[in-house]
Amino acid sequence: MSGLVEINFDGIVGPSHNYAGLSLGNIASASHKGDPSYPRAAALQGIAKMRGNMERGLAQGYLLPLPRPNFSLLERLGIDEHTDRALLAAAWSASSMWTANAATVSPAPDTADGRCHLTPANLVTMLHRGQEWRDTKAQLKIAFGNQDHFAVHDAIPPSFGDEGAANHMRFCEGHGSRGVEVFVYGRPGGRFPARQHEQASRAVARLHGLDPDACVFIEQNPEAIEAGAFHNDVVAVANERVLFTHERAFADQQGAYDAIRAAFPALEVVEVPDSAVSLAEAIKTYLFNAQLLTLPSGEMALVVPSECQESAAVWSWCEHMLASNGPIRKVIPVDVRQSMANGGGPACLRLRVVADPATVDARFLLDEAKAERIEAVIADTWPEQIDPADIGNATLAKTVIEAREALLSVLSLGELA
Ligand code: SUG
Repeated sequence: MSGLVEINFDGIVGPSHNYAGLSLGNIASASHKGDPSYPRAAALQGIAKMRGNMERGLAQGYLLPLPRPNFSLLERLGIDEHTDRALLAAAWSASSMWTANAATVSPAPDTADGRCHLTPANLVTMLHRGQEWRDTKAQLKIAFGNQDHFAVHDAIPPSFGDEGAANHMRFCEGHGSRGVEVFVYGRPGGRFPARQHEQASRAVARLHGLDPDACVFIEQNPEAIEAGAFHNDVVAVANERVLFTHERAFADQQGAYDAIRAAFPALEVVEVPDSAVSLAEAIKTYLFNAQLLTLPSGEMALVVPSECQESAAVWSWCEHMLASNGPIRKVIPVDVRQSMANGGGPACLRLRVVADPATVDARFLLDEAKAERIEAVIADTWPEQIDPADIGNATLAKTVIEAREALLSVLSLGELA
C-alpha cells in the first residue's frame, strides 16, 4: 500500500517519573528502588532520542503522559498518606512512557478489513500499569481517529494479561507490504510473573482480523523470564526480514525459527550466543531492547542504550557483528539512563505504527519546531528531582499536574486534560 511508513510513537516521560521499585521481575526497577529520580533530565533524554531518529530521516510521533497522580485510583483503594508507600506510588507512576506496552498494532496490509488495528494492552499484572489502558485508549482514539484507516479496540478482558507490542514482532519485506505477526507469551509458574498470556495474544490476533496462516505463537524461555526478561523485547527485536535475538530467548529456539520461517521464508536470524553475551549481561545492558530501524538509505541500524558501550562483552560483539557484513550495518548508542534505571530501553520507549502520516492526527507527530516547544515546556515545568519521600506531597502533585497541562496546552491537546 502506498504512503505507508513506520512511525515510532515515543512516550514523553511524565513529570512524576520516580523510582518506587514497583515491577517484580524487572531487575532495574527493583535495584533502583528508593533512588532520587530526575524527571526533567529523563524527559529531555527521551526528546533527544526522538530528535536523533527524526534527523536520520525517520517519521516520529509521540504519546503524552497520562494524568498523575491518579486520584481516582487512590480513592478506590482507600489510600492516604498512612497507607503502604507502594500503593501510593502506583498512583503516581509515569510508566506510560514505555509505549511499547501501550498497545499491539497490526498494520493495514495484515488485516482482513485493510485498516490498521490497535488494541490497548490491559497490563493487568501490575497495579501501576493496569491503570493505564483507558487513558491510553482515549489518546489512541484521537491520534488514530480516522476510521477509514484505523480501528482502536478495547483492552482484552482480565485475567488474560496483555503487555502489548513488547511481546509482538512483525516480519515483512517492507513495512508497507503484508507481514507475518509473531506473538510471544510466557507460561506462568516461575519465580517472576509471566506477564503475557497466550490467550490474550490469540484474542488480539482474532480481533485484528489476521490471517491464521500469517500468525505465529511462540513461548518465551522461562529461563529468560527468571533472568529478568519480563517482556520478550528485552531479549529479541525484529525489523522487516531480520530477527535479532539472544540464543536463549525462546523456550524452543530452533522450533521458533522453524515456525517463523514456515510462515515467512525470507527470515534472516542474527543470533547472539550465550557464550558471547550471557542472558544476565544482555538484560543488564538491554542490547536487545534496541530500535532496529530501516534508514532511508535502506540500511538497518540498531539504536542501543549507551550502557551497551560500557560492557566489554556486548560492545565487542557489536563490533564483530558490524565487521561480519550481516544485515545490521550500524550501531548507534543513545543515553536514556533515567528510563533504563526503571527497566525501559530505547525499544520500550516507542510504539511502532505502520501508517501514512497524513492519516494520523498531526498533533501527535514531531517536527523540529514542536521538539523545541516540548523541550521548553519540560525545561520550565518538569521537576528537576523527586525523592521517594516526596511522593504523596500536595505541592509536588500540583507541580506535576500543572506541568502536564502546560504540555497539553502547547500541543493544542487540551481535550486530554
Ligand atoms: O513495566 N517499569 C516498566 C518497564 C517497561 C519496559 N517496557 C518494555 N520492555 N517494553 C515495567 O516493568 C518501573 C516502575 C517503578 O518501579 O517505579 C516500571 O514500571
